[in-house]
Amino acid sequence: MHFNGEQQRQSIICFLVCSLKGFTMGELEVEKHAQYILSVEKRKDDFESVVMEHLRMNGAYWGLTTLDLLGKLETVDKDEIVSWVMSCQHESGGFGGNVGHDPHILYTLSAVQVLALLDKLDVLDIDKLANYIASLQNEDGSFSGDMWGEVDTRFSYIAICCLSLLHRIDKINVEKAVNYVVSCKNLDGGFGSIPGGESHAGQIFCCVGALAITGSLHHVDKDLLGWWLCERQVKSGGLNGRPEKLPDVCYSWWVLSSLIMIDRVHWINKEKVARFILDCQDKENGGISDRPDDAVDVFHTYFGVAGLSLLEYPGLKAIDPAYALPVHVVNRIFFGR
Ligand code: GRG
Repeated sequence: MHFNGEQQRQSIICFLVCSLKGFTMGELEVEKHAQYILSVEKRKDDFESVVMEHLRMNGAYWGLTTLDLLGKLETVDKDEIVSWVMSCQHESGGFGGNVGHDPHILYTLSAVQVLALLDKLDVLDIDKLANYIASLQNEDGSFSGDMWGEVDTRFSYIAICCLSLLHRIDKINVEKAVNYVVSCKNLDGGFGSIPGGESHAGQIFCCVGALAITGSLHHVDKDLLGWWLCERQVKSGGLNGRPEKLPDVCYSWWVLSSLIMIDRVHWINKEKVARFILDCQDKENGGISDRPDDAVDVFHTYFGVAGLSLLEYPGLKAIDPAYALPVHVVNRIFFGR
């Protein structure tokens, strides 16, 4: 292989950065993870594909975001994906997890994120979609996930994130939405799924994300929450979602993104988190698992790569901690570049 001057300069810089950060080049199995994601996409009949059938829209978001962070998004057939995504939309404006499945706000955000990744938001009837989301806001400012009415701060985040990406945040009562999220804050500084619900790193991401997007982070006690989030790091370097629980690669995302949004990520041992994620790779066949030596899946592969991206792992594209999309996609949406 021949390198030109610029490529040589880049690889020397990359080598130096990796050495300084304590990682060796190639520790993240970029090619194998990309191949793993593509292989899961093609399979239709194995166990993982069958159990994922109803949430294929989420799977598409996890897989495609991972490919983009790895610099491999060009390998997919964009038109085929857009046409499948649009075939999951209902008359109400909401999206289902797969063709013929009921609409839910969870899949609607994934659909918008997938279209944003592919730079295809223009295929949407934006007002129809935004009206569907706005219709799910309740009198107290909370959001239901669908017509059946379950309420959860996950849905508050999703509504706010989605409408913000579509430039339609004015469709909802933002003040009430923020007040509801704040009403889910606990004495330990964390947030739960409903008022009085136990603090959990996943819900904290949702509440902090919703507050970050709406410019309301002044409601967070950053030192108290930062301390609680750092307490999530266990001996192995991995992070758990709440006290006394096992570490899981997915919390690398929920915890680190929250710490970044409240400007406290320097309080955690970043090298040890990165080490834990790298130890969860299947170095032979690609993919990342929840804990070392467990079976890999697309969900944990996404959260592992996204976590490493938040840690500025060399060679990965940067991801936005609030929108959970690559920074270049967020910049395109908000700044047209
Ligand atoms: C765009 C990244 C992104 C998210 C969209 C769906 C959503 C918004 C957020 C989900 C937040 C959440 C609640 C994450 C936690 C997921 C999880 C691993 C739950 C497991 O809970 P338990 O109780 O596990 O089974 P623990 O680890 O507490 O034992």
